[in-house]
This record gives sequence, structure tokens and C-alpha cells, in this order.
Amino acid sequence: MKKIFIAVSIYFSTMAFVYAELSVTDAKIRLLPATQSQTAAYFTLQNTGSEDITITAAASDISPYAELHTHTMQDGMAQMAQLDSVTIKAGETLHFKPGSFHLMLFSLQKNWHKLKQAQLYLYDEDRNKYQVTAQITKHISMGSGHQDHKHH
Ligand SMILES: [Cu+2]
Repeated sequence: MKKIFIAVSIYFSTMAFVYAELSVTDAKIRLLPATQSQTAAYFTLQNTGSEDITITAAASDISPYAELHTHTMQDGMAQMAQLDSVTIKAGETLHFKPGSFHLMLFSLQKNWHKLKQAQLYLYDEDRNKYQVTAQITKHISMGSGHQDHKHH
């Protein structure tokens, strides 16, 4: 019995270590009018571990259905494209920001626009879960080093 208990506790401490290898920060969800049932979420992913991490799924407590997206240029037009996965290489930082990678949240729950914040969940290919609290705001910066444009 004792042997089994030790094996289980090692398993859980390894899980906790893996969890800490990807930090999700500066999470924001774009605030849109109440008539909108979908919006985009942005955040910064920092892989502090020694192995690549591939995000394969996402969810939110205000949306039953989320997709990983990016923007591509097609015939000079910026278009959204769904991605099956996004890999953050070991030691690298990836910015989800307007015009680039973003998380689309669909079928948003009623009155989501009245909330100040919501939870985002990211899952990697090894089924590790990463959770972050995202601010729901219309002030979305363009990413590191850039500030919001002033509203006139
Ligand atoms: Cu999109």
C-alpha cells in the first residue's frame, strides 16, 4: 500500500511542475456590444521550461466553444484562419494580440458584456490545463511595447 501511495504523490508533484512551465499573463477579452455573441481573447504565453508546449484546445467559463485563430494575408486581405494547435518553443514567449494569434470565443453566455472578468482555459497535447483570469475590456493593446490608441 505504501509503495502505491508514494508513486501517486510523485505523479502529482510532476504534474504541478509541468503546470508551472507555461505562464499565461496579461489576459484580456475584447468587450463588444451586447448584440455580439462572439469575441476575441488575447494573452501572453511564456514557456519557461525546457520542452516545447503545444496548445491544442481552449475554453472559457463564458463560452462553450473556443478556437485558436491567427491572421493570414490572402490577396492583400487580412483573413482569420483557425489553427489546430499553437506551439510555444522552450524558452520562448508568444503574444496573442490583435492582427496575430488570438482566441475566438463563440456562443457567449447572455450578459457576458456586463462581467468584468472571465476564466480562460488552455489545454496542451499532454492534457495539461492552464488557467488564467482575463479582464473583459474594450482597451486592448497591440502587444508588447505598444499602447492603446487614444479614443477620440
Ligand atoms: Cu478569429
